[in-house]
Amino acid sequence: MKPDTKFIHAGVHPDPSTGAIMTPIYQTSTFVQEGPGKHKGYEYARTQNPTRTQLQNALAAAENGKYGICFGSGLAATDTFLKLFKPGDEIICTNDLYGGTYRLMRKVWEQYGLKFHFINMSAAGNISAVLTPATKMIWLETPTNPLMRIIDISACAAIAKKANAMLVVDNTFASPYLQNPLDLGADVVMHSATKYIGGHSDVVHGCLITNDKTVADQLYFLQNACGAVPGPQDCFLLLRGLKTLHVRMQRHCENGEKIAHYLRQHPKVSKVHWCGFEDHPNHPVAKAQMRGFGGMMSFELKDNTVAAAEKVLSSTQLFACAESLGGVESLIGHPASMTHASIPREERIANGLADSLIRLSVGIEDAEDLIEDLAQALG
Ligand code: P1T
Repeated sequence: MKPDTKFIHAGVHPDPSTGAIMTPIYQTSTFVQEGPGKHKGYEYARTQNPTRTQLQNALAAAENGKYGICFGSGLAATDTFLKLFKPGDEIICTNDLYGGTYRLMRKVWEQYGLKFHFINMSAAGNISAVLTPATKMIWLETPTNPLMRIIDISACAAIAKKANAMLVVDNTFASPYLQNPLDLGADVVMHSATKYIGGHSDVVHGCLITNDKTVADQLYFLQNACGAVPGPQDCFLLLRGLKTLHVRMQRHCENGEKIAHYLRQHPKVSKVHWCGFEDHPNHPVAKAQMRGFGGMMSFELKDNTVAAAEKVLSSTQLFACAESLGGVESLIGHPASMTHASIPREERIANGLADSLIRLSVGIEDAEDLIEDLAQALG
């Protein structure tokens, strides 16, 4: 099945009891049993819910995986996944990643004995320097948030396999339309489905997808045992969002390209981070592992100050100043004071995240209107 058909049909079936083409919202906490243990596959809605089951199947299919496990947010998915590990286990992560993921790892999981190494994985060889016999997992985002670095998934998968460690890819920025990490050797894919999969800025949701039955069974166990599950209405919105992912992504990519080129020639802009530029350091890897370059980008100002960035952020009319990304409407953000504020300044600057860095989630409006808005805000 080709991707455009897959996002609409794969993994979902008309409702067996009514024929409803859209999966109903099964707004129920429990399911009546004929007698103790005699039921139709559903007992209690933390454990299973039919709306969630359809979504789990659809998301698994979208990533060419067998098993999907859904959660109440992207961070709930990551938090549940980290419960697979034990004190003393070591995890190697990209140093350019969503600030909330960094906070979860450093402020929550370190105190339970997990050890994290944050490194630049733009050259996959950098991983070898921090590998130890205790390394159990490699966690990466690509493109990274917010510097749009590209990490070679196949190269990391080979290193992880040799080290007997799992490779997990947070595929939020690319979406299943632009990149499928399981096909490139990753063991698990994570999504903040809040973003491109939902696509309409109206739901918070996370998921994990894998082909490994042992890992999937452990995750289904934790999903029920720890209970960070999404409600059925949220699952319905995600099922609906997924059906238009491909058409939205095509426009995100077109608009992203136009805006990246516009910003690059602007006299007040010193640098644009977008993986579609041929001189982006890992452009060949992006071209090989992605189907397009998406609508996420960030840029730095020649006046490299927080004040200069704040002036731009408070001047846009169409680009809304807000956290999050991946919706149909364009958003503008300042990572240093918003999404990445939990990273200490010294560490942030050392990782290349400048004070004036501005992040754009380019939506699917008319590109000319968006460019006009940026022109007046920068002017
Ligand atoms: O917000 P939540 O659904 O819990 O997902 C967390 C998350 C995980 N991974 C990536 C790459 C993310 O970008 C996010 C959330 N990010 C934002 C809210 C943001 O503005 O970057």
